[in-house]
Amino acid sequence: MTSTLVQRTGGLSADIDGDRLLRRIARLGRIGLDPETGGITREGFSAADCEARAYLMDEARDAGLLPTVDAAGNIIIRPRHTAYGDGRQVLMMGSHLDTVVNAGRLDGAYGVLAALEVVQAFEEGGIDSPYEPVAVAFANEEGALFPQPFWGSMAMAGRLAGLPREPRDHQGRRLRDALRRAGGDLDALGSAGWPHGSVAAYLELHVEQGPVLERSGSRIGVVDAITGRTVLTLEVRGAAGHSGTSPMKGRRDAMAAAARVVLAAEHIAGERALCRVATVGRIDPHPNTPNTIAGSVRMTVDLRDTDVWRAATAEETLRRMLDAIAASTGTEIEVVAETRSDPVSTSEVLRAAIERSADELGLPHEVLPSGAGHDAQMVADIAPIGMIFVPSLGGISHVPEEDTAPADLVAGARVLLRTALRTIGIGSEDRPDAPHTPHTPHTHSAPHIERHTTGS
Ligand code: HGY
Ligand code: MN
Ligand code: MN
Repeated sequence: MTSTLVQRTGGLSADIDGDRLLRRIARLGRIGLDPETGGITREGFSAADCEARAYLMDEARDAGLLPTVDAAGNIIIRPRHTAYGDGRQVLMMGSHLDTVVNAGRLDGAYGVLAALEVVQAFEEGGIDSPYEPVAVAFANEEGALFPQPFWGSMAMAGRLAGLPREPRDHQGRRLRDALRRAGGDLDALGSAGWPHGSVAAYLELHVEQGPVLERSGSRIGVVDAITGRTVLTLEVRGAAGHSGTSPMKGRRDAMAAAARVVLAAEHIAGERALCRVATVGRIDPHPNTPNTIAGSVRMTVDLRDTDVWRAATAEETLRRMLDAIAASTGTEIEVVAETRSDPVSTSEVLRAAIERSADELGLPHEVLPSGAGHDAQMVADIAPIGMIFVPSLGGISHVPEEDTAPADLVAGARVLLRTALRTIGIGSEDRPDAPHTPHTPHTHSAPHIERHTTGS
């Protein structure tokens, strides 16, 4: 089933090949697959993630495109004939290949493969674009193994201050080594940054991961805001001991304290409604044996809201509750790491382009915020962003059952292509104001282009 979208552009045409897109999604969905659960596990920079990265780069090469890897491990796919850049601003599209543990096959992967499909369609259609079309697979968006979510997009946005100098995973293994294996270079991380103005627009296509579109019957979601997110990593320290011989009085039980932290997080978002959601998703007790009182617990608290002040108030309230829990359980509770991403709004120009594209394709659409975080909110530092959602069946994600109707997957890619063409002023009678300054040969700092031709 090759979609019949043909975008007439001066006799040239750009098509989305729906079959090819669905085939790639199915193939990628076998990498990191657990046949028992049907879930996919490709934590950032894990062996499965590297296998998925290799698959994407092979597909890009087979499509006649040129994939390179930047120092942060981001995969940058650009047309071969402009691989060395020619001064144009870039029209960037992408998402991430890495997943959470026991995930679905679409979160991130769909957006990367749709971006590849659009760049390939530009090439096959001979589209002469004033902006260079580029597809990106951002590294370690989820932060499932190395707990630095948005790693690659933060590096691209130049947010190095927000990243640890020597990142490690929960077992203390160095990111430096895994990053090198993936083609990156921690010591050259700064070279992954893109100067402000080099990216004319960034578009991300993603499954909604929630119930809104399915419930309303909309086929396309036009994202207006992406939630802010704070992830605190806590170290709860008490005293280990024999579970049989240690009297209840006087224990300094880190697990009992951690249990109170879980309920406190639920309390501030639930009864108190101080922020939209709060979740303890990870809890690592030590020594984690049935007949030993836990001496320490490492755990994460994930707080979210689209209002930065509500999120700050919720965090402050939680921190006060942590002090009270530590006092009442005789433990110490330390915040050992924190990552923050502010809520961001998408570009009105790109929202309008997405809506027009959906209208032209006869796809009912609605505007909605994103409760999930996305690389787009980091790229927003350096470029106007647009996000397109397609419905998630049952409104679920981060589970093996995550799914979207194939027709919606293809429709979303068609909207991405049409929005990309509209953004560069091709194939549409009414070109929106260019999201950035109109195309003038951009005096690209040559090093910027060379920077992205390193690596495989
Ligand atoms: O957690 C999130 O919002 C996204 O899946 N990284
Ligand atoms: Mn996710
Ligand atoms: Mn995602």
